[in-house]
Amino acid sequence: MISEKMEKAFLDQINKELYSEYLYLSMKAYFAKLNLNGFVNWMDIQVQEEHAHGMGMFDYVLERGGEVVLEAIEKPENDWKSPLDVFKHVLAHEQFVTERINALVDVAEETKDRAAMLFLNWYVKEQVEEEASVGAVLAQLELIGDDKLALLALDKELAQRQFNKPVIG
Ligand code: OFO
Repeated sequence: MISEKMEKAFLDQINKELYSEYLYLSMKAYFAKLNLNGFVNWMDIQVQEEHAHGMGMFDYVLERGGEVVLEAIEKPENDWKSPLDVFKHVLAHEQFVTERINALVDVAEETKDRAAMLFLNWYVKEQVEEEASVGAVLAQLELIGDDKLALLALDKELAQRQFNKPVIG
């Protein structure tokens, strides 16, 4: 059985993961407006990944005999100055999520919840990947600057990204 403290920490994080899904959906809409369909694809995969991250915790709380009570999801931003501006936001957001996951691990340690610690290892590793993949796109956008042709080439590259359903835990 999961402790109340651990359950609350997971529920807060489910909300953050679903907010991430919502934020990336909003970014997907921004790129659709710019007709950058490769970036739309990249965001679409991000949306699906965040949904899977949230649902992984949702299912885990239930599996541990906890109760899932959902809170409201905050309204995401919907306007950015440029693709570079979007990806700066994505990186800052993922760094924030990494801190949150680490805080969740702290609760698991405090409450001596070894099962939760093992489960959360997947998320700790996933955040390393998340920050690296976002950082790679951000670095390319910084190099590209105002070069529209280079931006279109990156758009083509991002169109190749494919969704692999995460196997969590
Ligand atoms: Fe769920 O990793 Fe991004 O936010």
